Amino acid sequence: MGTRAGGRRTGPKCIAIVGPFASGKTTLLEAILARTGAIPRQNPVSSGNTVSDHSPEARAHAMSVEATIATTEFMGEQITFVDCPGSIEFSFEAEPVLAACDLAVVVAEADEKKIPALQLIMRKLDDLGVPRILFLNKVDKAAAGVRDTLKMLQPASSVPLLLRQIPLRKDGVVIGSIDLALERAYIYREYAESEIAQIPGDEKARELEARFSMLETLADHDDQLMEQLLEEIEPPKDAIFDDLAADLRDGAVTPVLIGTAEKGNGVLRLLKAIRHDGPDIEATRKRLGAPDGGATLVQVMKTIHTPHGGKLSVSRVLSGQVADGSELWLPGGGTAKVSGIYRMLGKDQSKLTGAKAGDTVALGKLDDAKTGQTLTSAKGGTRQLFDVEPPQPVYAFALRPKERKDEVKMSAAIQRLAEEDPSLGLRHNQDSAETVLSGHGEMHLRVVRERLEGKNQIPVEGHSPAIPYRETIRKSVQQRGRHKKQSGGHGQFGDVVIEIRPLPRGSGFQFTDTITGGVVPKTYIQSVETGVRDYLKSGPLGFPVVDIAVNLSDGSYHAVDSSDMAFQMAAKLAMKEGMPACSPVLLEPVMKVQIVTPSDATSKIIALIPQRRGQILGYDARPDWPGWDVVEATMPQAEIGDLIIELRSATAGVASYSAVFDHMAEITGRLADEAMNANGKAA
Ligand SMILES: Nc1nc2c(ncn2[C@@H]2O[C@H](COP(=O)(O)OP(=O)(O)OP(=O)(O)O)[C@@H](O)[C@H]2O)c(=O)[nH]1
Ligand SMILES: [Mg+2]
Repeated sequence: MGTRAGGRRTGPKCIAIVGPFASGKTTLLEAILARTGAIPRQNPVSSGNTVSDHSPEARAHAMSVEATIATTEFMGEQITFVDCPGSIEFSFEAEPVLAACDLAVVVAEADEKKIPALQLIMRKLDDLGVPRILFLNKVDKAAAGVRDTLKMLQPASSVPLLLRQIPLRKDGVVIGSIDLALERAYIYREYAESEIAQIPGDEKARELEARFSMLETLADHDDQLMEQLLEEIEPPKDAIFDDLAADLRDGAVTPVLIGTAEKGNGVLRLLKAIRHDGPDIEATRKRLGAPDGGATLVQVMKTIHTPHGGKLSVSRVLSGQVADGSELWLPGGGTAKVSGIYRMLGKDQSKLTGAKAGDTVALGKLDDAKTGQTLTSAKGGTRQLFDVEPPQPVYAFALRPKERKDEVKMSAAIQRLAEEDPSLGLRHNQDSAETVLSGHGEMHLRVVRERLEGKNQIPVEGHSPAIPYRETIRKSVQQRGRHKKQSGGHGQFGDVVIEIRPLPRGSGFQFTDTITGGVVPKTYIQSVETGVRDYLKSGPLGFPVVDIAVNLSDGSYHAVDSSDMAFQMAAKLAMKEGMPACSPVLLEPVMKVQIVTPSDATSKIIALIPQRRGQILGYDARPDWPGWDVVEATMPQAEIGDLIIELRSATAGVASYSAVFDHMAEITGRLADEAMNANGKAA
């Protein structure tokens, strides 16, 4: 490979800010907006007054709970930043954003505990092919040297982390940085542009060493540079800049810049790197495989329901342009009309007359458009450029409004919330008549609930969703059931003898008859089956009955008084009387669980499985995931409800699980009593 042209890409850019929880993403956005003049001053996150974390939910939990979009200008060019939440519970917010952005700024810090979280993000960027810059934040408080920190973080990244700056220290305190490409020192000034300085003499050796290792990494993709290094010829600065830009855009390296977002330090260099080296919409279009042909293409990144302005679809214009009033085709056919185009700055919007390729804007009132969709001006719609597939939910709770009158209001509000958050699952459980919300952790659903109660003013009650217990029997019994009524006029008569017998687990229900000589006529045999099935909806323990066989062996009928109803009644009576003698027993669903965890927590995870009545099936290295394991176990569904809370707390928030139904298992004693009480049924 030779030297590649790394010429600057002009035009509006869209940059996702991602990274492990509490690494300083919101602080960095605030610093960027202050530095570029979009906001008058940088507010600390503790003020609860930042552009990103202004919602009551974010403030209450001191964390970002949704993606925030803010457009600003830097040196005459438009850049939109999207500050994504760091918690894994809200990580799905970032996916449609990452799909449509040009570059990700990964905010990281020197914290060993957050390496798995960083690795998750880097993997996501690999999967989506998004180029990235790593911003090593909080250098003000880092005790370790930057190069040691990078060595520690490198396993989280599949591509080399390329140190572009080193800190400048005085008496152990970071006072500035040295840029290894520019070979210049910068002395930090709080909330202001750094002062350019000469590299101090006693730092020169350190600078040269770090610079050499930067050049070595660049030379891996540049033969000419390799030769120059071997022959000890000083490479031209422009060639280095070109390599830095080209390697960033190709995803061959991840340049690392350093700073202290809290004081606005290192922000200007980051902005310059984005401006000079960042890819633009052209590259993003290519990455997404967007069709050429002149049509307008729009990728929806986020959906917001504003209290007054209605629905906003925050979108990247991939090609063409959008004017107020434009008709756009939805993926499945059908159109939506743009009513209002806005530039976003957190919760504030300013009206625009149009948007062009590269812009990130909110489009008003696209009623049927959804987050992640690709809209187009081309008649009939276009194929979806990006698939939005939220991961399997790991936590659920059932919900109802405190006051019945709020039922309709609650379901409308939940629909809106689900539209804003595609990772929120919603289903109605027929069995238990519950509305069940599912999502990615306890905090995720807590925030949904707070939004219902706060923004929508609907007081709600939540509880764990009902477990689908079943019951079965252990013994066989023969039982007669006779339904006879003589109440003037037409009487009622049905008489059956049935044998009730247990079946192996998983067999369900079987009905047979061994009637001979027509003692029960054919049509009434059918009625007996109906009666039995009806009874099985709720057995002696109060749950649906499974794994049971019923044979109709004998009975009698009356030519005038017998009827379908009478035989159903007789069958139910026989069941009701016979079942308690069959030694009924409760069954609980047992799931097969697959837990993924960083390897250093594997033993902790394995230890908690028996505490939850689980059985370990095995554990192994997670294929293709260095540093992670997979633990397989079976575990009762009743024990999985809050499993995720324990998994997350054992792994600094990154372990997860998936579960599929495996089998039903008997439970007795205290556990059975608890199950019956929890379901409000008497034993
Ligand atoms: N020492 C130091 N602390 C910082 C710096 N930047 C941010 N912080 C602190 O780190 C904490 C988290 O900052 P945020 O900006 O909310 O982090 P975040 O990455 O947006 O967090 P989430 O969005 O919740 O994942 C806050 O207490 C900040 O004050 C920094 O440069 N130096
Ligand atoms: Mg944040």
